[in-house]
Amino acid sequence: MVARRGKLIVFEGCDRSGKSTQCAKLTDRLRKEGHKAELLKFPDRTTSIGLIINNYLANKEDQSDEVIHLLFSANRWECMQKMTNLLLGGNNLVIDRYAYSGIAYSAAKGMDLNWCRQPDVGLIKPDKVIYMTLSENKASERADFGEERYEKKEFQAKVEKIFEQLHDPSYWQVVNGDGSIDEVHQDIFSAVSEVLSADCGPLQKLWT
Ligand code: 2DT
Ligand code: MG
Repeated sequence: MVARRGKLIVFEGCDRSGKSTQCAKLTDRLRKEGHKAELLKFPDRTTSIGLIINNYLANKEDQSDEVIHLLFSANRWECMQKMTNLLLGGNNLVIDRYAYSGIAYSAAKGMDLNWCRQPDVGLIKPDKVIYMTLSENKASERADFGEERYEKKEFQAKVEKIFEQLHDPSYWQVVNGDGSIDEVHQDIFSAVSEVLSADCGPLQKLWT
């Protein structure tokens, strides 16, 4: 019998919403429960494209808005073969940010949303997007933003507006990140458990 393919679970949301903590916790939990699970993150700063992105985010290097947008997308495309192999080999993938961040952060600068979407058309479509939100109150209780580009309150508010425009209820699940790490994890785990037991059919392409 051919092994069932793994599921693609993407986490999205603004900075400090708790994505990275929850991605790690979910991956651990899935493994403990006997599932094969791998954690990936975009941007992947370890490739040569990722290095340019890292320098841009660290304000060490400038790029035009169009160029950096295309590099973020290329950084996903360079990972598609690996992701396909892992998924078809029965591994569930937990991904910290994906094409939706690509659009939200670029469009928040004033770039055309439809232009921003095009380079990511045809990437593997997630089986579930966990979109993490955080109330103003909770956000201000969390540690301050770091030094990276985009880590500013006013900019994040624009990013959030674009995420709301991208929200597709057919496969997005909004998770409120205000609770404790364990409470939020429990909400995410129940949403993901449903996806893991569902038959999602063959891999699909995003926005085609
Ligand atoms: P982290 O803080 O998660 O490392 O992200 N970004 C991310 C984009 O502008 N476009 C993209 O395609 C992706 C994946 C979001 C670093 C920053 O990079 C932004 C925050
Ligand atoms: Mg960050």
